[in-house]
Amino acid sequence: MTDRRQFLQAGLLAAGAVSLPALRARAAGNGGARVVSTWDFGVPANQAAWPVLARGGNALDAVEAGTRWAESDLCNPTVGRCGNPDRDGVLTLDASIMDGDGRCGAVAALQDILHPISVARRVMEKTPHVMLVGEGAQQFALAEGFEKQRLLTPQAEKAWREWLKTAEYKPEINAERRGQPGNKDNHDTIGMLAIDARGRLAGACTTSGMAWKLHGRVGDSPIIGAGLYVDNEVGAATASGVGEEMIRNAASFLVVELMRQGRSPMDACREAIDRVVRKRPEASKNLQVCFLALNKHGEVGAFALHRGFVYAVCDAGRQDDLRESGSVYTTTQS
Ligand code: SD4
Repeated sequence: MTDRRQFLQAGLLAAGAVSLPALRARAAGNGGARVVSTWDFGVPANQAAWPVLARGGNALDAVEAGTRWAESDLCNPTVGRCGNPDRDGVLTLDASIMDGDGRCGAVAALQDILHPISVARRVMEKTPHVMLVGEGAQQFALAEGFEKQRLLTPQAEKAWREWLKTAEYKPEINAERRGQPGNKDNHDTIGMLAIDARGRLAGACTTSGMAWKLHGRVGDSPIIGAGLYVDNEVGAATASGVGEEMIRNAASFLVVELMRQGRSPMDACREAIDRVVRKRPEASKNLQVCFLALNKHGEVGAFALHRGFVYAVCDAGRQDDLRESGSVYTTTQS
């Protein structure tokens, strides 16, 4: 039997008045459009994405614009041109982008290209593939007109030389914040999710990965289903933290599937975190994993293993909203 809402939707659709995604956006009750991002630099990144949404643009363009801002940010040692290198002193970048209709593209271990997120989008739009890696990804980028440039900053090189003194790979939980001394941040990937005024979802994720990783290591961020997943029927999820845990659990896909089963964004993120803990209870005490989710109604939720994960929310009402997620462990590693 058709309920009242379905009846109204059917009537409006039949009259050609409004599309189904637009109805969904209206159901969100806030004009629909919203963009959310991981960590504190998510605030300015969201602000770079917001004009696209405010003028009625699509979610995909918004997340590309917002994450490009983060890739250019000179204060972030875990994304783009300011990223820390691997243990051989080489800066390699990972990124993925996904549209709510299932289209997606990614690059991994890309060198010397400033905007991996835009290369990922070209992979999605101009090739029959989903992911390009290493030299092939760079060749593709150059053929598409992207410029090759040295990205490693003097600060990142200095931090790497300092690290070489101990050469100990020990990702720190919520290590010093961006722009502060020490340059030790190790898990501040930007994951950005958006819903536009027509109810379309999209997501993007871009990072230099774990500092001091083995050369050739690829994290979760460019892997669809691990660091990012988007489905217009349900919602979107992204992740930050030690990517091996996200890959082991197909975590962003898991969060979206949990929302499909009726969980709220926050409950879905919490259940995915619990899964990480159940699989590796001891290891989980010493590493950070964070999830951020946005459902098709525009509701936002997040959860982390350890305290200290913040995420930014931006919509027509407020553009500088920074929130802290709940966590399994309430103390941070010393
Ligand atoms: C990775 N998830 O490469 C990324 C690292 C990161 O916040 O910084 N996440 O594993």
